[in-house]
Amino acid sequence: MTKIDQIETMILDIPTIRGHVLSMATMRTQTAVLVKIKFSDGSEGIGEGTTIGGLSYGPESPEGIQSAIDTYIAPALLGRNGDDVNGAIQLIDKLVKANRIAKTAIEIALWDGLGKRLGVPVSQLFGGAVHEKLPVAWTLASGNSDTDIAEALEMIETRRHNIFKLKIGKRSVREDVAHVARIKEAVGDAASVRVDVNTAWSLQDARWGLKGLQGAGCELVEQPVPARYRRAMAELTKGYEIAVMADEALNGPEDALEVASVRGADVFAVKIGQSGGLKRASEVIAIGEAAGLGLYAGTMLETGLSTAAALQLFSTVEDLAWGTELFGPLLLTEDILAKPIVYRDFCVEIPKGVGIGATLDTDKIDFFRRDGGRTMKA
Ligand code: MUC
Ligand code: MG
Repeated sequence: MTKIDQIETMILDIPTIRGHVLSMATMRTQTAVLVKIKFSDGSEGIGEGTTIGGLSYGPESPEGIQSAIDTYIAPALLGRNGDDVNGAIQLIDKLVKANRIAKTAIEIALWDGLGKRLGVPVSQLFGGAVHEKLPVAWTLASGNSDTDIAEALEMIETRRHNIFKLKIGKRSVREDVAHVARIKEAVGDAASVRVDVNTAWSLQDARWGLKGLQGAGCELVEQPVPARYRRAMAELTKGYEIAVMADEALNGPEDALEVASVRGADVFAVKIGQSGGLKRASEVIAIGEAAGLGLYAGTMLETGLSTAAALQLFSTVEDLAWGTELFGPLLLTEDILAKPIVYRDFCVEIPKGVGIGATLDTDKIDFFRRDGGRTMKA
């Protein structure tokens, strides 16, 4: 039996290439919780759990993620069979409620270790990849319309992105709609323009907002109202042609089932961290597919590590009608992978190799690492 011998956690703080202005926070740094698992046969697995803007996006903070792993998850896993990933997922679900991002970090490291020991990519453990690359969006969120337009035109010119998600919800609805209309006019038919409100609107705001956005040629609006407003999401989904996407409302398969049953979205933004890991994300995907909804691979602006893990899973999905936004590493000043993920021709390429297909650059890890990491041994 290959035992789980050691679990190490650490927090990295990595600067972003520019301020990333969201309705609830402005990011200048991204903070990632890394997990390294050592197994008794000498193999290793790596994982990541990352959120956005401290506690302003969701209920888990980086420090909370690390503490949940160190205090409750790692002690339960040490000494167990490392190949028994499903057993580990089931045990953790019994011992720890919610804390989905912490569970994801551990689970990625377990899948990575298993893939490496078997000599296969993690996509193979989910039945095999059906895509070698996937379309990838970029988020325009500098906080300034002119800067966003210049950024968008450069991305189109260099063939890096032709799908743009605009972060809105901080200004008035009227100002936001004007901002989106200016950007759509500047890029024309060369790009798809979508927005993410990150829950900032009331239902009344959203009715005005969706009407204006639709008129401006915006194709999709992500989580316009708070996550718990399922009926409001259903009204907006039914009332407008513009696609409505659920993000914050989707915390695992149970939420997915509820949102699908009230038709509270046209599209699911599936995030591995928010779902509670690759396995739970695959269940969210299955529910979305069964309900006939569109699928989109979302991000918590993770580093290359978790982005690689997400790509392993999403490469196995038949139809991602709305593509992906798995661009996290591009928002950071430095990539922490020895071999960065490749972005070209408006797509992100699925990393090759065993496990999640990612190797850490140890110098960069040492550089960005916050003091106070912990190592737990069996
Ligand atoms: C979110 O809410 O979707 C994804 C892209 C981005 O810029 O922020 C995120 C979070
Ligand atoms: Mg979102």
